[in-house]
Amino acid sequence: MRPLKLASLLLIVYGASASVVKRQSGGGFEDGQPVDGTGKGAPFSGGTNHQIDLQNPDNLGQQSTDNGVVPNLKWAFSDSRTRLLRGGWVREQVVTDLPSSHDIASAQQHLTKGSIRELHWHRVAEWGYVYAGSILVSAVDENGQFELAKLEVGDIWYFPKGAAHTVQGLEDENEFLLIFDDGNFDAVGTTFNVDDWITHTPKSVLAKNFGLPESVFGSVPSPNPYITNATLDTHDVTGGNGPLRGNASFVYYAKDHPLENVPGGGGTLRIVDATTFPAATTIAASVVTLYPGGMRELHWHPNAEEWLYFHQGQARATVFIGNSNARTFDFRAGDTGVFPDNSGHYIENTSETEDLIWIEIYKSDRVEDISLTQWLALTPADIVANVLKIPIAVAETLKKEKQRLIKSV
Ligand SMILES: *[C@@H]1O[C@H](CO)[C@@H](O)[C@H](O)[C@H]1NC(C)=O
Ligand SMILES: *[C@@H]1O[C@H](CO)[C@@H](O)[C@H](O)[C@H]1NC(C)=O
Ligand SMILES: CC(=O)N[C@H]1CO[C@H](CO)[C@@H](O)[C@@H]1O
Repeated sequence: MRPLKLASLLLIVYGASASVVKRQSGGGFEDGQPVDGTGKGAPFSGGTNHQIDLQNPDNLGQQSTDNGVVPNLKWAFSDSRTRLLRGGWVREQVVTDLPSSHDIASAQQHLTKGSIRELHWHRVAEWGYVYAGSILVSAVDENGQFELAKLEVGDIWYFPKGAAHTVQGLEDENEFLLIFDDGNFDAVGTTFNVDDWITHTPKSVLAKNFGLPESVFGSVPSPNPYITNATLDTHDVTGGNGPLRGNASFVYYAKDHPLENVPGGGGTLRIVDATTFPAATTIAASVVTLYPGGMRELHWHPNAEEWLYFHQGQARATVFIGNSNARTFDFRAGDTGVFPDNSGHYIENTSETEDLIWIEIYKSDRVEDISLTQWLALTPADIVANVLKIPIAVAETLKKEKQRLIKSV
């Protein structure tokens, strides 16, 4: 009786003094302070961005398993400069923003009704995902075959390196994610706009090339406006070697493809790579919805670096890069991220109520992952038990089927 009473008394005293200390020091992680409650850390006394601290408790040292040096793996589109254009806007994330993303650069782009991302091509491949409104994509390949397609929310396009293309907004407001398979997207020699070329070509050459009077090209805008507002009036296209059909098509319609099987039951998953979208030979993607409390299971990708765009909700992920180095990041809608080639990771939904939606991108023709659980389950149980010092009986119960997205327990 007595020792118990003493223990509870000590608990009360300790609890009370801890809460006094807490008040004096301005709290812990949940209050945006690097104080862990076990005696480690101390509150900020100088400049800090309190809103960012509150949103990123893992930068404050919340995960005791974090260790060593892992570079920054996150960039918020909200930290990008937004270029305002007549008919929309664009904001980018390139390798100078997120240096660990070598393979992928990205942008969000908005077009009002009728507005056109003008005719252009790139030295790199372009991939796009419509998340608001609908758009018209038009493209031409080296064989004189063309694509002309109306894309809705969830639909995707892929223009191979060098393919000529343009995009037009069809609804009042239209917005999409753009992906390029090279981190250094702003380098000179990456994007070629048609008006920019025309205005830097001698008029006599234009006249000879098109068989038209020089005066025809007198109003081509310079410097090029990048996005042009226009009235919607879409002519059809015929001729050449006809439309790109079947496996040659540059577009993917979500409605034509079933969702993947998700044994873990924690959400939904759509894999869009060359197995379902044959034209997309250098950019593979997964579009993921994770229910509240769910988790993308521990895994890695044997074939590529992973780039991510968080579209909705809140997430937490720890990235393990080997040699005892691990770091946890908090993500929310509008953030991009990158997980180094072959690094181990998971993604958790940190919202109580909201589905977490993100898009994963790989510079590859395939989405590939290796599941930690499946690996251990398909390794002799005595070996697993000896290495991890767990009972053999436990090793024998590990799930042999990839769970992908695990439900809240
Ligand atoms: C584009 O915007 C300008 C300026 O607001 C306006 O004068 C012009 O009529 C617009 N053009 C079209 C085709 O909407
Ligand atoms: C189209 O691509 C799919 C997936 O890569 C492949 O299985 C199929 O054989 C291709 N069809 C043709 C006609 O090439
Ligand atoms: C509803 C629910 O279970 N939400 C969880 C989301 O993830 C965070 C962090 O892992 C948990 O703390 C929440 O309980």
